[in-house]
Amino acid sequence: MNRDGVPYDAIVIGAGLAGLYALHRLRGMGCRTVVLEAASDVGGVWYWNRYPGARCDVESLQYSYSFDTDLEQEWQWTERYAAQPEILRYIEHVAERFDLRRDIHFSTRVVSAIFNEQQSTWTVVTVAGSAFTAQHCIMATGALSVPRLPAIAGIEDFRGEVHHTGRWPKRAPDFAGKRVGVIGTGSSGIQVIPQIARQAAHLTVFQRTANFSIPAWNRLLSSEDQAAFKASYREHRARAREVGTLYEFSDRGALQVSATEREREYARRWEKGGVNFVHAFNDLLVSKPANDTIADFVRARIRSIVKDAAVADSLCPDDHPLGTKRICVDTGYYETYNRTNVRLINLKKTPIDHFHATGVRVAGEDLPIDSLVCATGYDALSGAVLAIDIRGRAGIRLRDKWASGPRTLLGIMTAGFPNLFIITGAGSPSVLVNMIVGIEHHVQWIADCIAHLRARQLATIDASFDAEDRWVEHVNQAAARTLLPLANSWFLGANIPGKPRVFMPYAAKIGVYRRECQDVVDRGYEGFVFTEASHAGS
Ligand code: N01
Repeated sequence: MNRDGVPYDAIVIGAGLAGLYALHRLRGMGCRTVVLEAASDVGGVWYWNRYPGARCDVESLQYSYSFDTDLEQEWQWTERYAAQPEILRYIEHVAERFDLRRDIHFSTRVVSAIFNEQQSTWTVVTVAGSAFTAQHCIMATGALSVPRLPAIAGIEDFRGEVHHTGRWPKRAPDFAGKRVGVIGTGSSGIQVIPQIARQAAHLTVFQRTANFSIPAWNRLLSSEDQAAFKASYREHRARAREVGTLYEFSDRGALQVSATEREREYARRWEKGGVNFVHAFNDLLVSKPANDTIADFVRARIRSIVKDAAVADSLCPDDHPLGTKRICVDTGYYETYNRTNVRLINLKKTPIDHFHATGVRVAGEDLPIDSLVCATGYDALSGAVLAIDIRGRAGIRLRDKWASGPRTLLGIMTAGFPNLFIITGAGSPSVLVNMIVGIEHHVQWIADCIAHLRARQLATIDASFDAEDRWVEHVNQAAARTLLPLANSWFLGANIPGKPRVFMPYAAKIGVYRRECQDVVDRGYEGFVFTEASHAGS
């Protein structure tokens, strides 16, 4: 609740990487800001995803805030790709260093956000019934924060432990001596499976769609490597604001070179590891024949690693171009299937009949299971925003407005919902780039926008419907120029039954997008409409 009954300047929903930076930035401008967070502490996805093997696939020196040069110089990363505990320690360190927790209400889940047209304020209500009011409401609710459990017949009858990777308990489950089942082979499944295989007596993996995964070749970071990168941190950060993550981008097409040269390049990148592999040539995500060459290379690698030919066959993706589902990065994933305590069930060939109290029946065979791990993904991008009952001008519900898919201007605002900002939402590059680069850009844009309103004593800013329509079309066209819409991915909402099939992220380079956002500002917030304080509610 508001202290003294005075509205806050801003309410931020979520205390992950986005919410924390929003609080820091707005506080620095003198805005009275409060953050509401469902978890018991800071961290967002890195608070919830404590499953064994959880690790970022952007290198740690790049997956960090750039807004404070002392912070980036002082913090020491230990590994090339930081594991979840280290990233969470970093986020906790940021919260302490900038004294952020004092303005955060933890264990506070928001259920509704209602715009008051007379007052030009948002009232945000929590599960406990507390109400907070502010001029601005900022959704820092995360792109992948609403976990989805699989709707499989009889799963509610299963009496063993069930864990979702995105809601992993703080007290780590003990799989020693247990028969464990894992459903899902996306990024989370591919990370957790090798770890559980080492702990459990037996592991059964239920795979519906095979995914492409590239080895991480994670390693300790030497102090020399770290010092060398930090010596040029400003240049690296400037480049990241153009390209997202500092991959080795190519200016050649895959079919412009000989088959031998292509293979050499794929092999070289495979040995270096990580998402960099996907950037071997510049046409891999726009040309299917080009993509076929890299997909064939990975399928051959899978067959060379996995000893059982039938298992290898099941692990080879064959229904989407490489990179059109988020590419996975692993540590010993394919090798795990050479273990004698691991069995792969290819659900496309042998679907689950049903779960029961002590296990699962597949093609007439009973498989006893003690613990079930669901690595079954999220209601991505729009899910966390729509989980809250948001109502804008004239009481219109965002759930109704977005019934056919999310509609935004620049991915930051949605018409009819004044002073409601979304960080790294649908219609922005978001999950297609290094998330922290996207977060910092959005927070800065929103903070500058709020400063603009304050300097001119304006009550509201809202996206115009016309400009929003043009932006949605622009985002659709960007996706259509790529192979990305060809996969049944969560980018398209295809993993959620009944979710509109709309390609949600904006498939442009972050540098291009940043300039588009800046151009809008330079043209006097073109496409946005303002109301003056005295005209609020008119
Ligand atoms: O989720 P996913 P995730 N029966 O949606 C399967 C980021 N991330 O948590 O493909 C059987 O990708 C589903 O099968 P299908 C990253 O952006 C990053 O793994 O729908 N299977 C799929 O295999 C990532 O993309 C990192 O056929 C069912 C899996 O569950 C995003 O988070 C680490 C099923 C879900 O895969 C989400 O990844 C982890 C059912 N009923 C996550 N329902 C890193 O930085 C779903 N599935 C490394």
